[in-house]
Amino acid sequence: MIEVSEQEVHHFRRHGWVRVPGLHDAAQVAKLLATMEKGFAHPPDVNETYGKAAAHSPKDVVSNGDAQTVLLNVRELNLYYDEIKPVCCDPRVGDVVRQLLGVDKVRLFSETYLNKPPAGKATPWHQDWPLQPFDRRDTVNCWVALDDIVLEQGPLQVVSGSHRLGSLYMPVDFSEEQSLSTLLSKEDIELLWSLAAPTDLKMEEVPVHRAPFTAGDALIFYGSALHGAPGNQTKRHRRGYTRSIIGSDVRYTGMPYLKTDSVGLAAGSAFDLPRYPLFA
Ligand SMILES: O=C(O)CCC(=O)C(=O)O
Repeated sequence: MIEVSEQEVHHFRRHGWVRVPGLHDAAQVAKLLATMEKGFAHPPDVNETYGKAAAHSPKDVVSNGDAQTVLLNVRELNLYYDEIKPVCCDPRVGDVVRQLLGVDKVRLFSETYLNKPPAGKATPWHQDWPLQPFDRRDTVNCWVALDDIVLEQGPLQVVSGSHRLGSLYMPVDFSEEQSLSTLLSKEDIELLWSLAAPTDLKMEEVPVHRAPFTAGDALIFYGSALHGAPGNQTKRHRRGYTRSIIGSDVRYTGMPYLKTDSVGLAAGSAFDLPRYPLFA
């Protein structure tokens, strides 16, 4: 198991994010990359993965067919490739997230394999939470680097303290970037600085955690935290693996969402389906 100190739990809850170096070892990273390659070679049909989304559901914010690529992505490969399940649902990961959130059990909600290719555009600032049908805040995005990532390659970055701001906007299209100055008030920015981490950089007037990654390192942040990534200015791909992991008590609100419209959940129920396994 990975030791999570009291300071790390405090850091996560105060700043909204925490770094976990070496969350996955080289063998696990290699398995994730091999599965990702298979997934991109034979991308599962989204209507097969989730069932058909309701007509009024917002469309997917990132598409592999975008004219100017932000991120190429392939999803939920654990439903298609059994060999990745032990990595995807690694009990060590569940144990870390359980301790950070302070809940008894956590479950996998979703997983995405991401590639920001050379010249890939910036990932706009957004929160995951406004898109997701969760009734409470016990949700994280566990983002893992699958390559060594330098600053020019577009590492994932998080606005410290932004998990305290509530829902700012629902992204509809990643080809449009919302600037932080339009999203945030002066008082929001004051709050963010009161919650800044010592190593944060000042970007667009707010405290941002931005640092290089070694493959296997994770950045775990609340689903309500603002995050994004600069464009990839290098000739190398920037590959990552993200899981949305939720407390087992989180309930489905019934809000339209393409990942849940047709999976068979009743509004008000826990995500108690085989496709949302509990971490052991
Ligand atoms: O990898 C990125 O650039 C963005 C990933 C992201 O926004 C997410 O996992 O929600």
